[in-house]
Amino acid sequence: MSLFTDARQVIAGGVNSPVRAFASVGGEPIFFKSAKGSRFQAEDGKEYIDYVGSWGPMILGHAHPEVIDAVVTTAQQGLSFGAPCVLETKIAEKICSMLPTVDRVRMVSSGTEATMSAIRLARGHTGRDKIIKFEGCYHGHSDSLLIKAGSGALTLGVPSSPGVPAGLAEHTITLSYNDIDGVKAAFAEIGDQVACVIVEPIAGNMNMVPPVAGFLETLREECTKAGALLIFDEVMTGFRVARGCAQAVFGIEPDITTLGKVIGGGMPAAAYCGRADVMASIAPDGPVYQAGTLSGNPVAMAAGLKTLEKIDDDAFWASLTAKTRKLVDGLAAAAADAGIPVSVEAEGGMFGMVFTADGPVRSYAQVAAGDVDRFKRFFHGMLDEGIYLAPSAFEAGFVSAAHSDDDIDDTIAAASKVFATL
Ligand code: KE4
Repeated sequence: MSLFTDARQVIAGGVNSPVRAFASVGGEPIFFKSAKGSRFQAEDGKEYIDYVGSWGPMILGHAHPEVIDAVVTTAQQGLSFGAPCVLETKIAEKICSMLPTVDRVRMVSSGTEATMSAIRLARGHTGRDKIIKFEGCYHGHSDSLLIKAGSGALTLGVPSSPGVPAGLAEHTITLSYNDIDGVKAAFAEIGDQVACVIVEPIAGNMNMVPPVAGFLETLREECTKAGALLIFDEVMTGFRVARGCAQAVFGIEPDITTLGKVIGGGMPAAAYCGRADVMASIAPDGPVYQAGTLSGNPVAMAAGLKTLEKIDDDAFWASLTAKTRKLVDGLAAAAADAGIPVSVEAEGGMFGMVFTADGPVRSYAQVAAGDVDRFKRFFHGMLDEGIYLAPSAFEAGFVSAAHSDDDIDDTIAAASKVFATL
């Protein structure tokens, strides 16, 4: 019996989150035993260089001693209170100091909670029901966001999962990412019904797809004109692509920002945040209800606060950005040497690579047209070389401060070897 077989006897699908099951790459998932810095040790005794980093949180590297110390010290004072504690104020102050667009923060325990609550806030604040999202973007698994485009862009949304009522789906409009004309047409037709637009300012759930010039600007302009709120879902890009998040990279001011991953430092913590006048609509100050037993949990706050303190530094970002750029440039050069067409992207500590000759990749359609079978072979070839990439052609990758130049060089050398077999 394998560890996965054992897990499947008692855990739905053998995993506590579907992407971990290796369904899209084949084979059985690797069970992690421990992790430190840029590497982890698997239960089978093999060591890997990790480019998933728990899907983004581990920007300092695994088990950073100062984060571990903050967690242990805080845990010894008590694990959870369900009452205010100063650590919640401190991390909220830190987030406000790093994001000029944020005056008020509400902590929750997952990115899904953050985006679900942000949508409810937008609907409650505007009194409108319709929301606009983009194909290929993922915002967690709340009902209003598990919706794909209907037959026509502006027709009723279609649930992308059973269990989502059609009556709810009709309020979600799904447009094409980077389709500026499509955004303008949607607002021209239903702008006065739109509560919000939610967007990944750099899409990281269809591999990595940056915005084209004018896309985010158009979302800002159209939302302002229509009285709709612009939600930047920065659960992945937040404190991952830049010290001031993606909103600082592009100079766009969202009304609400959702955060997660990095702000928990590996512990369950996420947030939705924004202007004081918007956040004033949230209970207990306002009528829009949202709550959570473990929201602002002190141990998670300690991990997140220490992480943010360590990355709130220009030199940190210069080093991480250079390291990630070196990785993708090395991967692109190795692929070119092997005659394999790839398109790469990098921003801060986040990167993407699509097996396509049709780069640069700026749409979901281009990602979907990529050579997924070749990615699967690449993924397993790199695994054999001790390199752990995201087990899906539709995910981004993450570099941490703990990845050394040798790690990057070893990864590029491994890729050269594997590209030659594709
Ligand atoms: P969580 O509920 O998984 O904490 O966050 C949902 C979420 C919201 N918004 C964005 C932009 C996200 O990327 C995510 C979650 N990201 C995935 C990885 N692509 C988490 C991994 C998983 O689902 O297991």
